[in-house]
Amino acid sequence: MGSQSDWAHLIVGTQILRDLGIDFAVQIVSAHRTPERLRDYALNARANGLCAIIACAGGAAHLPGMLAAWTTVPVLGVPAPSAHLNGLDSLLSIVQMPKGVPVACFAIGEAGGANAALFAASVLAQDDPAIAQRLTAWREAQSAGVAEIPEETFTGTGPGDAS
Ligand code: RP5
Repeated sequence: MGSQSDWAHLIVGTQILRDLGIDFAVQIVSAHRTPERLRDYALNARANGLCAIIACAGGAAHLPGMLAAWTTVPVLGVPAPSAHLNGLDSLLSIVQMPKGVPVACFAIGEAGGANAALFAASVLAQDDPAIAQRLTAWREAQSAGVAEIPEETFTGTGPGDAS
């Protein structure tokens, strides 16, 4: 993540990785505040055994793009909700990578952090049957957690009338 303030958007995703038994490391690597750290991190990513990098950043969110410039390890970008534009700036910064250096882009905030983790898991599952099995079980548990609400509960006649 670009800053400690991004951590809130990644907590749920890291819990999912833990639940799926996937090793991960969390670090603050800022494109503009610690550019040398970013360069070292990305250049050594593959040698350090990273299969994917989930990069959360906000505002002029250049962290995912700068990482992808230095490594071919897949970068999964998570736009952080920003102070002034609610994360629209972060979203556009990450999703609009020019041709040639791709960055995957997920939803703004916690949902994006969770989905980036699940997406990384599904990529790893391609070569790891144990992860595939745990991911399927995770999905099944999610389905089981969706309440089946009787149809007669929904009695409203239109928008704004929930009576
Ligand atoms: C970016 O600026 C970070 O990714 C963060 O989302 C945003 C604000 O950072 P702080 O000022 O909260 O450290 O670098």
